[in-house]
Amino acid sequence: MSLAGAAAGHHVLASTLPTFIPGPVSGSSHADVRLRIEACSLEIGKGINVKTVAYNGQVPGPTLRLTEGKPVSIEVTNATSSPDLVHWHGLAIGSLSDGAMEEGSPMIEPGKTLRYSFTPRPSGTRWYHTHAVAGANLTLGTYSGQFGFLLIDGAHDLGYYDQEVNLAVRHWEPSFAPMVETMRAQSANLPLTTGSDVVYRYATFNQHMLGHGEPLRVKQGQRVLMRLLNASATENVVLALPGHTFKIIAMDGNPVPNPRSVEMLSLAVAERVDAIVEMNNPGVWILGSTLEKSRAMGLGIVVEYAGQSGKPVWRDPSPADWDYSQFAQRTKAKEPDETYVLTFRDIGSVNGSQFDSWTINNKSWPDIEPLHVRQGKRYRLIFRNGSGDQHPMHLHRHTFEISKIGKTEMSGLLKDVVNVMPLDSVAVDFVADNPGDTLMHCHQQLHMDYGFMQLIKYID
Ligand SMILES: [Cu+2]
Repeated sequence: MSLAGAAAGHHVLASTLPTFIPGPVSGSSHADVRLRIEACSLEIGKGINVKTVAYNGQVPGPTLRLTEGKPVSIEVTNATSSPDLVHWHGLAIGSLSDGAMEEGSPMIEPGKTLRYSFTPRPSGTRWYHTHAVAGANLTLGTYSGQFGFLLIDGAHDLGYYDQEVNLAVRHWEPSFAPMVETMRAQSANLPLTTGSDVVYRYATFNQHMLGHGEPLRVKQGQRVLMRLLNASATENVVLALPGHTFKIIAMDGNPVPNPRSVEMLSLAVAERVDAIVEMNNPGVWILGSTLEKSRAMGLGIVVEYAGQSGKPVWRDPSPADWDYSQFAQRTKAKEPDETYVLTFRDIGSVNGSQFDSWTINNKSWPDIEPLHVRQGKRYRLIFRNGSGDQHPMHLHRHTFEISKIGKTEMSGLLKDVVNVMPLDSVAVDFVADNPGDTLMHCHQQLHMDYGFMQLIKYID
């Protein structure tokens, strides 16, 4: 796809075009940040190495700490043999810099360097990751190690804390498994489907499996700000830290109207939570998945108080349903100007594909008409999940407000990903305030690659 072709018909200023850097990148070039997409081998546990592709050969990639409203220039070199690109998840920037080829953002061919220039906003915990299609190649896309924290500093105050820690969930060594088994394990009364699913051998927080790498060292009385990110390609997780609570102050980087303390938190693919944890229960604990099987795969980290020792302790939290509405206002959201009802279905294998395909109102990407919006208007998207899977729905380049889950109405909870539970319905509202093509999709790599995407286009 040529840049000119991508730009045609878009309301995007030429200055927002990412530019390719000719020839080898010299040290005198004025990029603020340089990222290199490169193959690497990571020791995620003692003697356990995974081969992957990551930014600057590290997982997570370098934490990018930017200032809201201050333009930045980021040079990305693709040192792999597959075209790739970087998506700046949660930022309201131009379509061509956003890093989704469906919006017209250019791919970075092997050996090439692209400069992304944009003005980051809004403030909060964002992240960056590849937006390449993986399909049946489980080394590509978000199955690889291409992700990092993108922290946008701005006016909003997270309050006082003594220590900050960024923890990203990742699953490794994916392989195929029949979907029927995983679906059966989840629910006995859902229709059986035909395709494969993806399962993993290992899981980590950042680079390390539970019990490997350094523990998180804390002192009694400390307030620790934890930024938790689910950077998994396909797995939603539930996390807990026995003996402690998470006071959730922001979701997807946006302060929540009703901060509350919870014993466990759900983190669907691509979601972020900022939480304050008061260290008031000395010991050596496991912060990790509530599933024993996942902790055994490595999904956890040891939290060690100063002066304490011994075997890390896990205790199951009391069962509770995850409920976004507890962090929202219980008043109704503002009425939208227009509503789109979008029903999601699993249509099974298409053309002998190994994986099931997905539809939005009976159409799959790319054979799906865009939704149309007009600048300045407020839209409601009603996501109706007609399938037995969870779908973390992501809207690019905009922030939405959750207005309804099932029958519960709410307002004030601003996110860019919302997990839609099986057979549930969720309404999200957004203002069309950032002209340019906008992708909406399920963030589960296996779903987005098999049809679960739609474009939103601005019309005059
Ligand atoms: Cu999905």
